[in-house]
Amino acid sequence: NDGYGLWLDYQAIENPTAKSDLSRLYSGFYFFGQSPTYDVIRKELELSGEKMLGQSPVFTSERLAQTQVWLGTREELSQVLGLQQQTSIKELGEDGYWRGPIGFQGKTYYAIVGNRPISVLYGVFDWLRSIQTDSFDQTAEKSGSPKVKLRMLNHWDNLDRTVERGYAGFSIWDWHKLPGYVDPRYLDYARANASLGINAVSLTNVNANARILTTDFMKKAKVLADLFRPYGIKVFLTARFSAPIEIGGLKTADPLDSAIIDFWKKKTDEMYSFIPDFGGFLVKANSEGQPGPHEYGRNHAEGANMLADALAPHGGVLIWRAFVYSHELDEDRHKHANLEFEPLDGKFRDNVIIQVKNGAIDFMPREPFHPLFGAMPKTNLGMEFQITQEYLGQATQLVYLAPMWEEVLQSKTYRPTPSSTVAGVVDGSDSDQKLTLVAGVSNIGTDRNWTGHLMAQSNWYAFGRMAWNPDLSSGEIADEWVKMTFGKDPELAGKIKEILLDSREAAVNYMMPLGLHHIMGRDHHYGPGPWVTGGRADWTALYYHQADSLGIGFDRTASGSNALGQYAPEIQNAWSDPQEIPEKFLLWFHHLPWDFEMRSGRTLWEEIGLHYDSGVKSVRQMQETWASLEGKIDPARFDHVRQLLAIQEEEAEWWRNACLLYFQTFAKRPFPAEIEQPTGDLEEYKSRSFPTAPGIRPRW
Ligand code: BDP
Repeated sequence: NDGYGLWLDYQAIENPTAKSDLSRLYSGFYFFGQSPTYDVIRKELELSGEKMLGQSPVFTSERLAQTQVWLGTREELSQVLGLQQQTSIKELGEDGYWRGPIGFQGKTYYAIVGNRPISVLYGVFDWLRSIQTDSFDQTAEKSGSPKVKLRMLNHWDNLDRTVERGYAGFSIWDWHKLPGYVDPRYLDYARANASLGINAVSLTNVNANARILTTDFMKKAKVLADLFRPYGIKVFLTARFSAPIEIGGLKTADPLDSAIIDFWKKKTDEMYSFIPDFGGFLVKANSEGQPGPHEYGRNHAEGANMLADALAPHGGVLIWRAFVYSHELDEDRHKHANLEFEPLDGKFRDNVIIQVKNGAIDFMPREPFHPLFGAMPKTNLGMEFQITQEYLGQATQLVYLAPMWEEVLQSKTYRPTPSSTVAGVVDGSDSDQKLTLVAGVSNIGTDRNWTGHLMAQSNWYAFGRMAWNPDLSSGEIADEWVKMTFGKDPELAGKIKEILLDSREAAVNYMMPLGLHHIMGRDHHYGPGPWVTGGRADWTALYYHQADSLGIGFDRTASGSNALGQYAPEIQNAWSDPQEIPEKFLLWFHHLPWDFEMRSGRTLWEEIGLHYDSGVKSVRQMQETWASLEGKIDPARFDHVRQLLAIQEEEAEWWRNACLLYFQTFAKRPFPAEIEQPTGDLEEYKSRSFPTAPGIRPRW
């Protein structure tokens, strides 16, 4: 087992009763209508039938005799559904589905009904998931519908097939061979996404290449859009703001210039001539060297609206990123996005979504939620998570990210209402926004197992599930993924789940505990680099940890940068006091003396040491738990994870030793006696270099 089958590898059903019940259902499927999506469902039923039961499903052409399972849309089934039932299914929205028993002329059928063929597919995947996780009950009714409209993967894939921050090989988009050659993998990818309800993908890097908008590339992208359509997935592309200059031969990209408005209108019309349901553009502008409206004295709204107007007649969406900062301004980088975007609240078109990273700095192992959430009530705000583990162990470390996303989503923003949470803002339940988005930077590449580290499949899975429902818990998602990936043996499933759930806190502890952040290696971001200095201050580590002989941490309270002032007053009050702020955010907001007394009674210095050390110990515990599963998992997957956990242990020690030895040069105190004493030579750690580290951002 090389992991290619992901969570859709359907384990054989052993329980005889469950098997015979299911076998009966597989003996008669009837579709009430026709759709390319129903062909996708048929293929899934064939695969799952073979794998779970060793049986091919029977598709009948007659809806009563011999039929067991009915499939179709609410409209297609209108003659057999009660009026009330039709109404309640309709209320689930276009992506909603219902499944359950229907009595008709003395016989009971099991029905999977959606409001569109795509939602029938969602219902089928939900049904298959319930079977794989042992929760299917043929007599029960179940309905589902997503809380978020756009559930989207962002690929940071370049046209030459390198992947920025990609740790799983090359890009799966083979632009060179498209449009003529269709890699079968494209369909497996679409199927995996559809199984989670992911319904949008941006194919190209946010550090964009304008060539993707040339006719040749549109023809290539069209092939992918056509393949993805039956799976309910819309294609988006990244638009480089200076494309009018680069591929249009124009002298400017000023969004208020009529020639530029015309360029984008024509480009967009052309795009829709190839892909009639094209999703829209994703734009990174005036950020890290990317061109944008500021070059022409225009603001983000003027830039975004111009593109949004070109998309609007076609129903397209413009996604504009809020990841902006500038070393030329004097403020704390933390504050930039709010400073630039808050004044523009209400100024964006209805088809614009501002895509905001989960935290204000940059996908750190732990960040407080971004203060834009809740601060722009008249604007569509979408969430951007990073699934690829740029700052969380890349391809060598097992880190299940769902607990981090859950922590962010469940954070209270206290705005726009006193009970608002990030999830509520993002899914529109606490805000008025109609157009909602959860995006994740993909961790997918050409590696056979798709994600480099086999266990990182859990992050793709969890992302999709949380984008569908931001209120799902990381624990229940882990439970599903483990059972679907490794089988239902309770001991096995329980232990793997335990490893997953402990892994993120472990990583925070051995990398950046207690609110420390941005202390990784320069450029490649691999391994520790608390000593990184020189060049742009906001790309160094010292800027963030501010360690000196007196103490450590970034004062972001009113006495410092006052980034804290960008949060709701309730948060300002609680977090401005170092005694009250959750300790996990302590050094994010406070610069404190090494002897500051922590809630444990220990000093800050000791507590830092304990956290680093406990991170290493957790990894050892993960190794031990994994080792106890030998023989219960196929050797290929067992060994893959075992080897990587050994690397992770070394890397955790490296992080701990390097960071503690470095901070000790300021703290000038002994390491706490109860921890494993850091060893190694700080100078040697500092001089390590990694020219082959993958996924580095090209210099523009
Ligand atoms: C940073 C990455 C960089 C991305 C940037 C972004 O290091 O490669 O281009 O985020 O999100 O974390 O645009």
